[in-house]
Amino acid sequence: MNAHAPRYRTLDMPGILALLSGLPDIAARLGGDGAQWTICEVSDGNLNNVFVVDGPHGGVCVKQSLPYVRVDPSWKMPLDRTFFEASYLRDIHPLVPGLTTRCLHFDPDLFVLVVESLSGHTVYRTALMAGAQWPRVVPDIATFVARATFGTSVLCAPFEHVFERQAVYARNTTLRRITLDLVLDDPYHDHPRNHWDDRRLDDVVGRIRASCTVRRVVDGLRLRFLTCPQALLHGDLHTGSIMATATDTRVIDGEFAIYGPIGFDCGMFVGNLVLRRFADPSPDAGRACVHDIHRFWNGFVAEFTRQWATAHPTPSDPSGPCAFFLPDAADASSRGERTPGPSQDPLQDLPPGRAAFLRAVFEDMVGYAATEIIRRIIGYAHTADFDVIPTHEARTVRRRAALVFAYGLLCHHGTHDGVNAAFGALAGQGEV
Ligand code: SR1
Ligand code: MG
Repeated sequence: MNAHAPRYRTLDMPGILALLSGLPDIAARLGGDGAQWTICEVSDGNLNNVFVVDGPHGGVCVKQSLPYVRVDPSWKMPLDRTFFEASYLRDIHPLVPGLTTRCLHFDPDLFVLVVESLSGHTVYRTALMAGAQWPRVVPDIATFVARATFGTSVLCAPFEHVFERQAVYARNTTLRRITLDLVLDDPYHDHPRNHWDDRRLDDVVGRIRASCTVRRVVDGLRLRFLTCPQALLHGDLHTGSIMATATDTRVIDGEFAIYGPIGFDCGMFVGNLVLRRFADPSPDAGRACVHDIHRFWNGFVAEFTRQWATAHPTPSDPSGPCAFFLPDAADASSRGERTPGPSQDPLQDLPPGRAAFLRAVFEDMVGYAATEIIRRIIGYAHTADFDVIPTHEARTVRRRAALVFAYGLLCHHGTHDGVNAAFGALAGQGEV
């Protein structure tokens, strides 16, 4: 029993089936009766229990918070994360209907969330490790981030509405603390949660930690993470938070949702594309990665500016779509009529106010991408990307190269004038 949630208990499989039987809408979606339903545990992330339940008509996915970290029960944790995930889905689903899942039910006593199930989809990280090349995913994630962030910011909605939402997500302190510590703090000094299994990384880690420039840049990113509530973020947009097929992309796992700098979501995604590049032995991986980052950034800017161009300020609500950033009326490019080519700077023809705003998002994206790469190699929560590399020796060489690359991004943070300047070197490195 949990002192703050007296009706809470961790549900086993029969408990999940009993709960769903009592929910008429969910039972109708599954079809038949409970005796015809199958249930399977698919817990994969670090934090929660997850089950897929299938019936004769359809399936649902059931997620329950545990009073601890699933992969480390000694790490106690409040239960409220599924509440924030349910809130996030309810807030963003109308903005990105085909790019996430619908929240079907949330039980505030059991901290159980029920969403549409995604049968036939694969975790994108897993698919990439198996060699999938699904061209829809990157532009879909660009569209997702652009619409979900623009639509929850004061660029689009009245500030009163945005401030109310900010107050809700400001209470997601547990998961904001995890990100602050695991992504933006622990890796930069000795901490028992950090680990890496080869002393041949020690010198790079030492260089990263000894650099005053890195310290200053990471301090700046920490500060922006805490003090720059531009939009509602997913907050953990790595490739394990995406499920996809060759033709369909869905963002899942929004429990880390908070208001923060838009470049944080961009950087998490891009950082994981870069991790993949260093783990991929194929000779084309570098060029493909740079191409994907171009497609992501250009797609994000195109969709964000398209949204901006169609948000209509009214004189009675000057705070709404942020009149400060209004384009010159004569500027056709600001009406979303242009799509930049892959190697063009997508900001070059924008009105100055909008270009400046998006340039700051770009700088954040580069910085947070670097911190994501570093923490996934030397911090608490490593990713599986490098596991496909057959020898320990080769894994170390590639991890080292990724760390050196991320270190370079931080050392030159703020000087990159576009994707090529920041990430172009990835294409040239061939076999690491
Ligand atoms: C204790 S949670 C560790 C990590 O898992 C989640 O997916 C987040 O990425 C978090 O940093
Ligand atoms: Mg997750």
